[in-house]
Amino acid sequence: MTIDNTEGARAQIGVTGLAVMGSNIARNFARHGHTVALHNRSIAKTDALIEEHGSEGDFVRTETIEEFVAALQKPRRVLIMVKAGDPTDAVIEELASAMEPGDIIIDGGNALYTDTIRREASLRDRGLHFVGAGISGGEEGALNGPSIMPGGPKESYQALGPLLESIAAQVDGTPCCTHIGPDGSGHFVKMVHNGIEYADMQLIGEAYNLFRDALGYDADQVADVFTEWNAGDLESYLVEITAEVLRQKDAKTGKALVDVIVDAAEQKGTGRWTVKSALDLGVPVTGIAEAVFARALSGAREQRKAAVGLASGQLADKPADAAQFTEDIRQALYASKVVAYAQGFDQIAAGSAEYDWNLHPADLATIWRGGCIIRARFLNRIKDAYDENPKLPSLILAPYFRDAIETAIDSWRRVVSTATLLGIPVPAFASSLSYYDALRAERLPAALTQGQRDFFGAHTYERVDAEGKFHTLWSGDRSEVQA
Ligand code: NBP
Repeated sequence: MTIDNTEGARAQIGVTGLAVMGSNIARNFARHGHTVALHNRSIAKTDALIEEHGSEGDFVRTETIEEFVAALQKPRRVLIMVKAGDPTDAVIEELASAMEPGDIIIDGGNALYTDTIRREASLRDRGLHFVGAGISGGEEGALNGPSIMPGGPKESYQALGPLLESIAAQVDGTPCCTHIGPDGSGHFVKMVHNGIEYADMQLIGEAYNLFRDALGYDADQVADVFTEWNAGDLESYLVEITAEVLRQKDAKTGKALVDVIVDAAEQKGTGRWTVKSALDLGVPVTGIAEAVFARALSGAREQRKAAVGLASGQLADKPADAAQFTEDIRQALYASKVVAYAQGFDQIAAGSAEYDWNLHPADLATIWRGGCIIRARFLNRIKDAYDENPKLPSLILAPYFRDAIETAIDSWRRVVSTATLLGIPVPAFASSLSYYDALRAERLPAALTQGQRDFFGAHTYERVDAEGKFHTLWSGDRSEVQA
């Protein structure tokens, strides 16, 4: 371990921002044999890292940005892990002033992709490479192998790729890191990844709620179901940790911890960003949107308190066959997950087309198989589906998923209808099923919408039997004219 930089530029990578994520990634680089220059706005975090973990590898301690930059081999590679937003802009500016053309600045924070597009353009004008890298896996992933989604100029990946791939999670010998595409694409796909994570968590939450309120299971019983599911097609990090959270006991009361946690979910914003972007792109990500709204509703604590006791109407009896209902919930969860992922991948395709990014869905499924929060056996199926047909109109149409939904459909309908009859909210299960039914419908009520729009706003409509746009003279003789 070396903790000064008197030997000059010898670090392969620098990490600035040494809170939980930055320090764990710095340690991950060092554990993989890279010399890591360390920097943090306040020196205390740098010293704490060296004191506690300095023996894990070769670190270079620096106090100022100038010292930090001077410690790096060329082309210099600096990973920024500070709070997203203004702090990131401040650090980029400080670094850019001290760096030289050809050097690479990587933002590994959760930046909004449009900020990354702006930053990349501005640094490109100054001859610097800017890489917006989505990093998923939380603090544990950062230390032991995250999923990394670097965007930015392709040539920067030559100098950066091997370093990032060495610290990423590996699945079947393949690193969970690949060059995603230009400018903001890395942060864009990380944002959608987080949106899918919201949907996945909401669906799991709805399944848990059904076990608790429809079958009367306690937390341990639900944990057992999730543990069993984790041995099958639903195997995933989120299902695994669900069982762990449900089994946790509260030391103070002896109750299940989940029963003493306030039921108001918080959010940091990436789910909301995903939905906003989807609205702009015109992509129906109903599963993600329901998840974001469900968190918002859970957080409306005063309103909820005031509404407790409102009429439920006549409720049905609880399901008589618990084993059948458990299997129904498993099928509904799987089918709704397919929908949530299909919608997320649709958004990625739309973003790719909008920004001319040429994104490859199979690559994303590959690097999400390990390291990240949505890692799951399921991702192998998605990779196979896109490998087979990169231009799939929807994931739902891939033969494997089409068959899986066909198997699940009766269960899915039973779960949504039973939940409704029992007065148990299942917004994501229900909206996923409605999305599926709308997608497969031969006729949608949108024809009526078009008629209404033409009536009040002369917005015109297309006909099923002729080319062109048409308008009915609603306030005249109601004959039709070609627009
Ligand atoms: P935080 O997001 O809590 O940021 C703390 C770091 O930002 C500290 O090093 C702090 O320096 C630095 N900082 C701030 Br605040 N303002 C600064 C400024 N104006 N100039 C320079 N440095 C400044 O840390 P984190 O939770 O480790 O996350 C880092 C990034 O990674 C974030 O963008 C986050 O969204 C992203 N991320 C987090 C997770 C996760 O699971 N936590 C997962 C994936 C991505 P100081 O020590 O001097 O105050």
